[in-house]
Amino acid sequence: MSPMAIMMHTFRLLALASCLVSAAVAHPVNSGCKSLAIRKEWRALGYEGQKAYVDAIKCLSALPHDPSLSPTGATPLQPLDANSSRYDDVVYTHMDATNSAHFTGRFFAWHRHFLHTVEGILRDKCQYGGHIPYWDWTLGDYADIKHSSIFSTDPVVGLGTFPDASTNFTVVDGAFANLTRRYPDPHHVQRNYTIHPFETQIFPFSFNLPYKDANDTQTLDEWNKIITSFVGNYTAFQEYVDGVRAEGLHNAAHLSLGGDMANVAHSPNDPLFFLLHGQLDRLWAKWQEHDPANFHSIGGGEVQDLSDFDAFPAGNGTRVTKDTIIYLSNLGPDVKIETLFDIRGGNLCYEYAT
Ligand SMILES: [Cu+2]
Repeated sequence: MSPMAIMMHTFRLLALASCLVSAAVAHPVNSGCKSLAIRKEWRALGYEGQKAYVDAIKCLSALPHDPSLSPTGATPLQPLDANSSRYDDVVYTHMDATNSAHFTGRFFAWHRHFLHTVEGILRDKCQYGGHIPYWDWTLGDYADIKHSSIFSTDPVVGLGTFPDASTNFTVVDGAFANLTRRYPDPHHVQRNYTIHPFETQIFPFSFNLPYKDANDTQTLDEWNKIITSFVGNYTAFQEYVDGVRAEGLHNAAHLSLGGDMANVAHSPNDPLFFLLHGQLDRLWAKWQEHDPANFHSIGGGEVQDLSDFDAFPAGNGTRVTKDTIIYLSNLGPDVKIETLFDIRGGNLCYEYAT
C-alpha cells in the first residue's frame, strides 16, 4: 500500500470510528432495555409486516372486553358495554381521556403511553411480532393526502380508500372493510376526506381560517420547522402542533380524514389512528432530540379549557410537570410523565427507523 493509500485508509477508519462514537453518544441503549424495538414507516413494513399489523388489529377486534377496564371518569361517558371487544376497550380508554389528554399538557405524554401500551397488548394477546407503525406524510403524500398509496384497496394489507356518501362514508375496501366498532354506537369504520375541515365549527370557539388547506400543515418544511423551533419550550411546541384555534397539524390531520378519525373521543376506532399518532410521537421524539433543552421540557396545564382556548390552548389550571400522572383507565399502568421522556429507556425501549 502506498503512503497515500495508507493515509486514506487510516482516515476512513478514523471517520468510521468517530461516526460510531457520535452515534453511540446520540442514541445510547439505556439501562432497563435489553434491546430497542424499531418502529417503521407503514410502507417500509413490506407486505408481511403490514399483514401482521392488520391481522393483530383484527384479532384484538375479535377478543372480548376485559372487565378490569376501569374508566377514570375524567370525561362523562356512556357506560361500558360488557359485550364489546378488546379493541373497543382501547377506544373507550381514549374516550375516557378526551378531556384530560387533549388540549392539555398531557397530550404528547398520554399518547406515547397509550400507543406503547396498545402495542404491548397486540403483542401479548394477538402474537403480533411487530411494533406500532407510523405514516410519514412528508414523503410526498402531503401534496394529495386522499390519494396517498397507503390508502390501498388490497383486501389483505390495504388501509382502504375514502368512501363517499353512497356508503354513508363507511370504509368498504381494503383490509378493514366492514370492521365493527361499538362506540359511540355500533357501526363500521368511517372516513370522509375534506381538505377544508375548518369550514365547519366543531368546538365552542370558531376557526380563524375556514379555507385553510389541511395539508399545508403536513409539508416537509412544516415538519422541519416544528422540530427546530420552540427550543426549551414544550408549551409553545404543543401549542403550535395543535395550532391557533386548533388549526395546526394535529387537528388538521384528524379532521381532514373525517369520519371516526375526526372525533376527538373515539378516533381510535380507525386503525389509521395508530399510524397518525405514531408520526406525532415521532415528531415529539425528533423535537426532544433536536436540543438538550427540549428533552425533558414539559408544560401546559392539566385542565382543558375550550371556553378560553386562545389563552390556554395547552390547558389551564395546575401546571403539568414531570411528576404529573398519566392515567390509562387500567388498560395499562398509571405512570409519571418523567418515565415517558426517553423512548430508548425505562419501559419504552424503542426508536424510530427514520
Ligand atoms: Cu387522542
